Amino acid sequence: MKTRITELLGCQYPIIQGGMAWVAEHTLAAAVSNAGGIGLIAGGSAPIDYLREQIRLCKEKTNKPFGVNIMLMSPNAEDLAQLCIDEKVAVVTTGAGNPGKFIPAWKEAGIKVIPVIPSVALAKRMERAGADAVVAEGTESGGHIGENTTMCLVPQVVDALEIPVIAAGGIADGRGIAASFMLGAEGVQIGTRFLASEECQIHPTFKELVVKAKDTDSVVTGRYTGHPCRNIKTKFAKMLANGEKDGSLTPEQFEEVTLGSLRKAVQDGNVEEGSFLCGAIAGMINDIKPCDAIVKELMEQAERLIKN
Ligand code: TUI
Repeated sequence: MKTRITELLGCQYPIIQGGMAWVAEHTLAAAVSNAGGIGLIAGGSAPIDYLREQIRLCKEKTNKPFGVNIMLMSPNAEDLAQLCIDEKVAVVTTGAGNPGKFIPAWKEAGIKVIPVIPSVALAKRMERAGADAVVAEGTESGGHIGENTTMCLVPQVVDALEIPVIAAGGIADGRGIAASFMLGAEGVQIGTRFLASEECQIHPTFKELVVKAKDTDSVVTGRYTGHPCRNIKTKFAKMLANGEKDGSLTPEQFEEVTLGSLRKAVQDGNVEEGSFLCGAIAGMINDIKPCDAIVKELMEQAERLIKN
């Protein structure tokens, strides 16, 4: 399936892996790139030395293009942005902010720049700033989210831009890919499906929560902090959601109890204090497979549907 995205990025399939903070390290990124998509290493709020090592390890595991996601709320964002230039990373995606000030230097270095955006206004700004493509991410996504749904956001971003659009949020099988293409997208970003992959290095408890999740098992917490996040509905997430609703948890207390909670989920599988960021589509994911099998299955189904 050739699109402007496969041409831009030099990959076989128009599938980009989500840049999941604390989750997306070199093993997952290399597996997705070797499967014909574009794997991403998450910068998150990692120290620069950690990310440099991850990039170098990924280069050892694949000779295919891969990328780095820069989380713009990270205090290290500036240093990590420069590291992508120094390490000649092929693709950079960004999240949780406006990457405008970094784009000229990335472009100068020959990096393909793909900001993740939750609105048409931001998408237009990114096109004007020189982005090569955008990821239009609906509120079905895991982690830090905007308000608009994938179904509403993607066609409006497609209509507003000349550059290609990648759909994200709620896509975990070939039907979601085919639907995204019908909305005008030329690629998809997939996160949650890759959580339940063999190469993903998260704690087994996290994978089990994804595989066992039903359609109603995700919840958005932290709207009142200005950084809403979609999580698996664990007891901890329900406590946060209730505390926000009934006022028993102030925004300051919320920030305090969630500090470090991504690490506790990903590394420790700590269901008492961890935030298991996850998309609303988790209910559809029922098995753990190698990335290669996931990508093949997704593309076979999508191509069959699109042909018919
Ligand atoms: O970034 C994501 N998803 C994430 S980042 C993350 S780590 C984190 N943890 C706690 C609080 C915040 C972040 C976990 N998941 N997705 C892409 C995304 N970008 N979603 C929403 C946005 C976004 C929001 C505002 C992009 C740009 C933006 O711009 C505001 C501005 O500055 O104009």
